Amino acid sequence: MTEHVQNLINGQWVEAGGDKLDSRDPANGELLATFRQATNSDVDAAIAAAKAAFPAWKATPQPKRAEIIVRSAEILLKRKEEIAQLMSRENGKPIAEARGDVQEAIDMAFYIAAEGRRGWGHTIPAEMPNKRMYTIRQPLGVCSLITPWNFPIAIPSWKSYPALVMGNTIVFKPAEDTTLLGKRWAEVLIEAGVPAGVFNMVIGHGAPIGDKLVTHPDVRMISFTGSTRTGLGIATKAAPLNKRVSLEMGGKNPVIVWEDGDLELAVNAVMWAGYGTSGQRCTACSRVIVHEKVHDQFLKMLVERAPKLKVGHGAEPDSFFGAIINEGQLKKIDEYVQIGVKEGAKLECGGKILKDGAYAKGNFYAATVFSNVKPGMRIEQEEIFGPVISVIKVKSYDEAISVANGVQYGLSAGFISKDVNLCHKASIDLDCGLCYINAGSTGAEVSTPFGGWKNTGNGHREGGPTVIDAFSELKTVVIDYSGKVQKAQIDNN
Ligand code: UN1
Repeated sequence: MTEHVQNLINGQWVEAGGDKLDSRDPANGELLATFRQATNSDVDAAIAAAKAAFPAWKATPQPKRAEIIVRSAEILLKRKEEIAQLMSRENGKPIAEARGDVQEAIDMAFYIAAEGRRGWGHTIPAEMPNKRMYTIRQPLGVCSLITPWNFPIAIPSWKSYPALVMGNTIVFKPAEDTTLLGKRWAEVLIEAGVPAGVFNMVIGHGAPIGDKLVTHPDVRMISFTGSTRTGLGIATKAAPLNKRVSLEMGGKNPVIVWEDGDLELAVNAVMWAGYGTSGQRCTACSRVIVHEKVHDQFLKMLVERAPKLKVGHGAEPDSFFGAIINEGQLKKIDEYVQIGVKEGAKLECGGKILKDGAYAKGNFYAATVFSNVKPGMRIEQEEIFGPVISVIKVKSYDEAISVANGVQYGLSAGFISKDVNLCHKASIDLDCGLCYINAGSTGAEVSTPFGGWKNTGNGHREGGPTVIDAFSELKTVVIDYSGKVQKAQIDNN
């Protein structure tokens, strides 16, 4: 059944004012939802609602705000299967992964709700007598949350929950490809008791409304997950206005397979990290850097197994990976594969759009492996966001680290070895926000800080205690109960 989606403004579902759009199952083209593009005046209305709702929400005690988050987790637990089934259709990811996506939001809810009763600050010893100092965290105001299609429930939860628990109000824009899941996210929060105006949603493409979401004078903070190009564009526009921007952008994540590494583990870890979610994760492994002593054996195992992975509709339980989100992304993946061939990399398997039989109406790409990939090639440097793995042969540890670090990104990295000393050394030497030892590059948990170095991020972290910092202002409170003017640095020296 096709559903219609509207903006959510001040607790009301209202028709967006722009062009007609729709959302389809990328595996078979089935129409799932219709909606209209939000316009700048829709965004103005959403920001106005968020601004008006801010004082009362800020004044709501933090543990009370957290209770609403707990209720939303209970609703998500009840609706987990239904939302996951929809995700396997609107996003295309396999049902087990879709359940994981919803689970990540449930985990985030419980994690952040607990922060509602902590939110600890520091107490700081004063230089002067009869004086106390401590820190508190307070909300920023209206936050624009701009989210991608690859984790349509998890990533909105990473941003919405900390924003809410800290007392901010929200204008949320889900990705246009997963608009119906955006509606589900909004429904869950509203049913949980988030007051009208505290959480608003505007739908459609980013281009027509992005500037408004970023530069509106009443927006204090923008949290964005998506491409490095778009993210840096947001940062450029926000900088002269001095708005806080939290960016989670591209990756070109390496897994290093060392000469003493467990190859069975390595191949499975690389396939999961590289082909899971069809490679459409910022954390996806797209480069495997292999010691020359085990290179040929590792490559043989990977090339034997990759073509056997089942590519299919997300709802089929045995699909290892599903459809590519849209035709544009599918073409981009194929273009990169052609670039790789021209650059002289050896296409070992895959490298094609799947069109036959069950694939005819969808956007499917075969599990692809390139060998003979050299550092500096475009397929080795640029984010492809598809099921394409490049294998790079190295001779030494220093070479492995320099290849791993030789890209503009720094999100996640894996190091597979039985040498405990080398594992520790690698954990220091790799330039990345998340370093996995004896694992692939994906699978962060909500209580760990999530984010990347270099052009992957801008210093903020999602998840972990650090996400609270991103969504709040710090205040130092100084109480002088001496009854006189005490001159710091002067009276006591
Ligand atoms: C993303 O790719 O945008 O660590 C997020 C992971 C997941 C989240 C990925 N928990 O792979």
